[in-house]
Amino acid sequence: MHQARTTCPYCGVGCGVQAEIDDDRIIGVAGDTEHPANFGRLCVKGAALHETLGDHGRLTRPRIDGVEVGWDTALETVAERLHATRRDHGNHAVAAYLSGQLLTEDYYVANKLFKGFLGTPHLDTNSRLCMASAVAAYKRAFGADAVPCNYEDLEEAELVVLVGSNLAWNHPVLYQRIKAAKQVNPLMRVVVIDPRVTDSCEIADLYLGLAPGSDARLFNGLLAWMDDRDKLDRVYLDRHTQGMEEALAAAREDDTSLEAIAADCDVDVERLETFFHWFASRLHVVTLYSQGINQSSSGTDKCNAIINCHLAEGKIGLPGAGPFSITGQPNAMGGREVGGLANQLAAHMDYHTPGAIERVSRFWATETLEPDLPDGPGHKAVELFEAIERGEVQALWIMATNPVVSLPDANRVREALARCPLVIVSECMADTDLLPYADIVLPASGWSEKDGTVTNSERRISRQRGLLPPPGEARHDWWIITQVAREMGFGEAFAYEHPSEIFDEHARLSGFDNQSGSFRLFDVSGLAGLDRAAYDALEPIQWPVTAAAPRGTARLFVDGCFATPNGKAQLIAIRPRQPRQALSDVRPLRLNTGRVRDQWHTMTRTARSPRLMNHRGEPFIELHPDDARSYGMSDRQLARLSGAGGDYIGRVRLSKGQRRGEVFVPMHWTGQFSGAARMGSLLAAYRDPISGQPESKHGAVSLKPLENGWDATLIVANDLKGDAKWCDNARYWARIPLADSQRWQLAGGDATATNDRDWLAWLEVYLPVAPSLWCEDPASGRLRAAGVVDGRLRWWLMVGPPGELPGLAWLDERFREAARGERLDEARHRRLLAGCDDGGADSGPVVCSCHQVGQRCIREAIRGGDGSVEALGARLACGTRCGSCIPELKSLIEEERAHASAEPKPEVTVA
Ligand SMILES: Nc1nc2c(c(=O)[nH]1)N[C@H]1C(S)=C(S)[C@@H](COP(=O)(O)OP(=O)(O)OC[C@H]3O[C@@H](n4cnc5c(=O)[nH]c(N)nc54)[C@H](O)[C@@H]3O)O[C@H]1N2
Ligand SMILES: Nc1nc2c(c(=O)[nH]1)N[C@H]1C(S)=C(S)[C@@H](COP(=O)(O)OP(=O)(O)OC[C@H]3O[C@@H](n4cnc5c(=O)[nH]c(N)nc54)[C@H](O)[C@@H]3O)O[C@H]1N2
Ligand code: SF4
Ligand SMILES: [Mo]
Repeated sequence: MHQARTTCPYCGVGCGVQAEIDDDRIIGVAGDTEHPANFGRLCVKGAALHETLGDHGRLTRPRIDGVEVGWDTALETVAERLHATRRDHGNHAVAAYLSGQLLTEDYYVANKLFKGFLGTPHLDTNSRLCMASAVAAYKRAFGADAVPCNYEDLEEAELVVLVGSNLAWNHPVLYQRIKAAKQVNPLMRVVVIDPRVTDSCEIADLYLGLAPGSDARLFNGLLAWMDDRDKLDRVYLDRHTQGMEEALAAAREDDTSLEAIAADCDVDVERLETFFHWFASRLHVVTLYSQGINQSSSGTDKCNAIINCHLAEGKIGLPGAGPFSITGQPNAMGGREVGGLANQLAAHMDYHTPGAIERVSRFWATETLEPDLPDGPGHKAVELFEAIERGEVQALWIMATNPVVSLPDANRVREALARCPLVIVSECMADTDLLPYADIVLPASGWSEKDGTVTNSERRISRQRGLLPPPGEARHDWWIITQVAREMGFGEAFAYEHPSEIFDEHARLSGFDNQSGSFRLFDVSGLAGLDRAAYDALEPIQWPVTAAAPRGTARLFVDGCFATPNGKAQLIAIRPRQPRQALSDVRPLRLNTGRVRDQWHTMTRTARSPRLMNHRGEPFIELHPDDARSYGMSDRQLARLSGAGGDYIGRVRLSKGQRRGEVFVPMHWTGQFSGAARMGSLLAAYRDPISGQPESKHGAVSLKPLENGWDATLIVANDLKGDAKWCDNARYWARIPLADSQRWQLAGGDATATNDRDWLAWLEVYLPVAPSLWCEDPASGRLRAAGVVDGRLRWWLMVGPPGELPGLAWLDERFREAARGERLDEARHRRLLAGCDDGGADSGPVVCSCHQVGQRCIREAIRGGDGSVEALGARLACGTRCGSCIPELKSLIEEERAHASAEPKPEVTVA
């Protein structure tokens, strides 16, 4: 057994992970106490990493047109077909779509191959859906895509503003750091600005539940308000910025009275004034923003509206101050560094950067190629798929992302891919919604196998280390790309034997012709020349890393000198715009989309950990109780959303944290887990005119109940080979993988369950084990049945009226026992049909994923007198490990309290 240090592959916090390895397996993970991102903390996803590994479900062999082949054939075929496409349709008919989940080394060689050697500018990335607006805004304001702040700033700030960020769920370790800092410094204030009351409100001193899309109006209003009260830092503005007057003039085009701003943003005037006052009267303010700002058809402007306010008071380049775009993916930043966006060339150089094309061409020695580098930017993600649709792009290589789920207008993306003559997909997992559209499938190594570097949200480069061999014939992405390059005749330029050599070249390019006075802030030339051992031992370090700053750079713009030609930061004149997806009588509800605490994106990894599936097992639609009432809907009922390009079916969750007239759906569900829950199909593909980032947060949808006569829960032991086609004739299905069983939620029927179909016959068709227990009540339409063989539970079925869902943790345990070969005793056997365990102790939906503590247990404990998070932790252990569930525990305590005193729950969290 030994330990090794690496980096978490999920969010942009970039936590250091200490992995415990035994016998070629990672048997446990812990936070790396030395890593400056997390100092030993991990969130629930990070802490469950080892549970998501293992060879099952992995892609292990290359595949061409559905037939497994060896690597030689695969590489030759990729090279040949790419070559043929270029020959017949030109270089620009070839494209790549990459991902912020690739390592910097993978990204670098892909960018070099496509832009440098295949001569196509069409290489974009899923970071387009994520960071593109933040990037564009930083460049407009600072002249470079550079995050000024670091994580310590979040702790040193007097005021942290979370806008369009649900930090508690999506960057939990940073959230914990702020929470801890707040305990040390009771004067610290936190403001949450989000149309939804999220778990991040737990630490909020002030919450602004603004109207979706109104952020630019809010920050423009703040700018004018500060000017009206003479709060601007005129000295800083004069010395270090330009554009203030234009920005102010634009802000004043709207009515700048507090009342008018409050009305436009639909927030309370007093709260708005409090926020303005807090912001203006403190110097050490960090505004941390994420997808609620970026994923907008005017996202770049919104980011700049925020940056304007920071520049206007000189709140930047100081400890605890700055506009902080928090990155989502583990290596969104690394992708930006190598130039992995279609409008970038390489190493923070754009096509229009003076001398850049010539410089990169010289560095890559592509001058002799015909043609040389492309001379202008390529298609951004959404446009790329439109170009495929038009037949202009004929070959696409997709790596580490799933556009048929995550792009807007996702059904159209599917059609475009179906029409594309050559689709190559590099992927780790055997089953995804994308793979059916691939002509060539290349099995990639995944986390714990991959070896390279990633850069987190605070510009910190860390090593993700290769700890285990990849399964079967899976290979590293950098290796696959360089082998294809070699096959295509570019061997000399892709002769790397190890990722350290790629990193070295990347570091050298960043410093190439980058003398002082030039405007490329991204410079890691101080890390060039590392040999393998030094690369392997590389400690986390923040760029720039240069001869002048060999130990990295914690904070940027401390001297007020920016990366623009005259060194001054640019304020931008912002004119707020409404979302492009307009509400109408046909689609009257505003659609918000986003993340849940325990899942990562399309769930290819997190759904492999049963305890992560327990928090939210089914696709859902969050809805205000008043809206539910007017639609005649109740909690847990199934409903259908219809949007611009498709439908989504999910289970209604009532939430007072939701604004009226708005619904929230999770972005995670795919065709692997549910019949109609790819939320990307609901959205129209409007995007920001500057950044090209789609408007993924502001859809327009209609809502209808799913007319179904029954709801069913079927749980099947993993080793029982049933025919999962049972979901084909259900109106709704969702699959929930558990440790030793799969749970299926099914719904359908025009009549009650027992009248709708002959369940016995149905079971016979699909399951090889006949029912041994059966209980039917035609009067109420309820049915329960189970198949037990030799005392081992094989399957369990419950059908009943819509919305009637049992808590099932106790049943999972029975399947676990069966998997261990244990037999049911007589009493338990009988209780299977009662639908509950001894004493009826079903603990309800899981709240604390770390310790698997259910809602019902928690409620009972609260009613029994454990009225605080600490008391609950002492009794049930919930909330005592990663702490992610503490906000939920608090709201349960509040709910129970409100219930006890028969008072309605307060609508928002405000201290
Ligand atoms: N658990 C988990 N964590 C993750 C991920 C994951 O999949 N799961 N993914 C990672 C990635 S790639 C990313 S990009 C980050 C994203 O991290 P976040 O940006 O925090 O995530 P989201 O849930 O997409 O959206 C954030 C919030 O924006 C709000 N919002 C919607 N519209 C508006 C608006 O008009 N104005 C304002 N102010 N707010 C609005 C939503 O209600 C939501 O609460 O998370 C990262 N971390
Ligand atoms: N409506 C709406 N849409 C959104 C968002 C939203 O909030 N709302 N969020 C957007 C954002 S911010 C993001 S980042 C995207 C994310 O969306 P996607 O990028 O589409 O989602 P992932 O599930 O992360 O896809 C990664 C794929 O790569 C595979 N993979 C993992 N590691 C590797 C590897 O090392 N190599 C290879 N070759 N494959 C690998 C995984 O199994 C998975 O299939 O979604 C965007 N779409
Ligand atoms: S906060 Fe992000 S990087 Fe840290 S453990 Fe959680 S998912 Fe991983
Ligand atoms: Mo993202």
